[in-house]
Amino acid sequence: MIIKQAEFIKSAVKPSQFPEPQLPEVAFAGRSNVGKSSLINTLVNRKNLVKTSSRPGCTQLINFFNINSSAFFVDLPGYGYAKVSKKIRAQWGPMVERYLDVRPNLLGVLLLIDIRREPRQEEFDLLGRLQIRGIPALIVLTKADKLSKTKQQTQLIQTAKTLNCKKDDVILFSATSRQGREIILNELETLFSHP
Ligand SMILES: Nc1nc2c(ncn2[C@@H]2O[C@H](COP(=O)(O)OP(=O)(O)OP(=O)(O)O)[C@@H](O)[C@H]2O)c(=O)[nH]1
Ligand SMILES: [Mg+2]
Repeated sequence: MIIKQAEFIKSAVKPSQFPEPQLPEVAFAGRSNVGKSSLINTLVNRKNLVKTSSRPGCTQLINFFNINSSAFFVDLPGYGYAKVSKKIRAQWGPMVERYLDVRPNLLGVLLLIDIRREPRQEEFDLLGRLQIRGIPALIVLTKADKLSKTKQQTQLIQTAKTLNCKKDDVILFSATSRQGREIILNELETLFSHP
């Protein structure tokens, strides 16, 4: 997939605010601070299409982007960050879960996991949710630049084993070195052309 155009459409918290589902869509999910917004910026070759921050809890709404006028990318708020207020935290889970459960044009989800940690309950829950709807997930191990090439491979094999998925469904990625960018774009191309 070659991205020529990327444009922010809107932020939403509930289905009535989502844009009309007239284009195929992929969503970027994962723990807060894992690098979801940075991944989108890297894919679209823009430094600041999406706001990123070293402070977790940066993305608090569901953000929709129009890609090439032929697809939507959706940046989801991250889960698992303890320091935001209880009220905000209580809204996050249901907001993302509802999106994943009802969005009719959702073709696939990129589930991001920091390469330095193991999948936990939140990741299993999210994958279970997608499985119910038959929506494929691609696992992206982010911040790969933090580990040596050897350790990256070890972590890839371990993650595939823990999540009970194929090695090919786990991708090593770094927004810093751009490692994995082309592989992810190819996967998206396949997803969009064989829905
Ligand atoms: N070293 C390194 N740092 C990264 C990478 N990707 C993101 N970061 C840093 O990690 C922090 C969080 O990145 P974001 O892209 O804002 O993370 P997010 O998942 O969107 O976070 P929330 O919006 O809070 O859910 C920022 O300081 C980024 O610069 C990467 O591949 N390598
Ligand atoms: Mg973000």
